[in-house]
Amino acid sequence: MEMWEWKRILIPYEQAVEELEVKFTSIKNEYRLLEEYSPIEYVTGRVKAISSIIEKSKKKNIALENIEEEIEDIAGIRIMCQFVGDIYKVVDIIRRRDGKDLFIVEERDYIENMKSSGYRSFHMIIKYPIQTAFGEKIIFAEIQIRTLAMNFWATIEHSLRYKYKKNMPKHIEERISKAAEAAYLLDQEMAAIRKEVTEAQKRFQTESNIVSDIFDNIKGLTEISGGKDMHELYERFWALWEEGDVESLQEFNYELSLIAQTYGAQKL
Ligand code: 0O2
Repeated sequence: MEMWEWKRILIPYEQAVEELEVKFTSIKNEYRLLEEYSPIEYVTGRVKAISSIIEKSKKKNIALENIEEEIEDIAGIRIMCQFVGDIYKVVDIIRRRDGKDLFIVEERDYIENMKSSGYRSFHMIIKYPIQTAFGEKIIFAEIQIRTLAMNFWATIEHSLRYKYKKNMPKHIEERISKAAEAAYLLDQEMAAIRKEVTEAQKRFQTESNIVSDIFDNIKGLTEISGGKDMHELYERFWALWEEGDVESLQEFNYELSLIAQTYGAQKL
């Protein structure tokens, strides 16, 4: 296949990866803005390299003209979560979109059914419509949902498997298998203190949103007042910050927005 043909085939996949990355990252941002715990930690995406597509088509005996129908992970999205429970929340979010902006074709739960390699992740194969310059095209995409621990293990194992192909030395294979067990235990340990962790993160997010609002308000007041010194307000902010009391910061922010409203109308 010539290079321009590959380009023509891969363009919609590039678009799909970009769109899906934006969509899932937006969900994360929405939770954060609402000061809610986000089941999504971060999202990555990639279009499979041409060499990997060729390799997979050879391994699976797929003719190159059929790769679009038969290779389901040319477009790949990875959603990382902090806790195993979050994975199933993300799965639910995606299931609720089935028939809307995407169509679920298959689900593979390699968490309940761990692979013999030690691999754990939840896979969803979807069909995803892309609006190209030449009309709609529906392509396959694979969404892998996993915890940070699962991702760490899979990334390392993938590199080693790539390096050694089928000849991984026994002692490395054993270590990798032990590491899979350790990643599993790490997920279990984290699940046990999940409540504490999410509460701490929620508090951090609330505080960070208030501080950002306070700075926006002071900046707004500086502009309204034509550059008048806002030193006193900053001093009050720092004093409250040192105290570390979120409620006081919240009250101060409310006070600032009232001042901004008043002077916004009158101009200082
Ligand atoms: P890459 O380079 O990540 O894209 P099959 O071959 O029938 O078993 P298939 O069609 O490959 O299955 O689908 P499967 O098993 O659901 O796996 C698809 C992808 O999951 C793989 O893509 C990997 O990304 C990941 N994966 C599956 N098993 C393992 C594993 O044991 N270790 C690691 N690190 N990743 C795994 P590719 O195309 O193999 O690789």
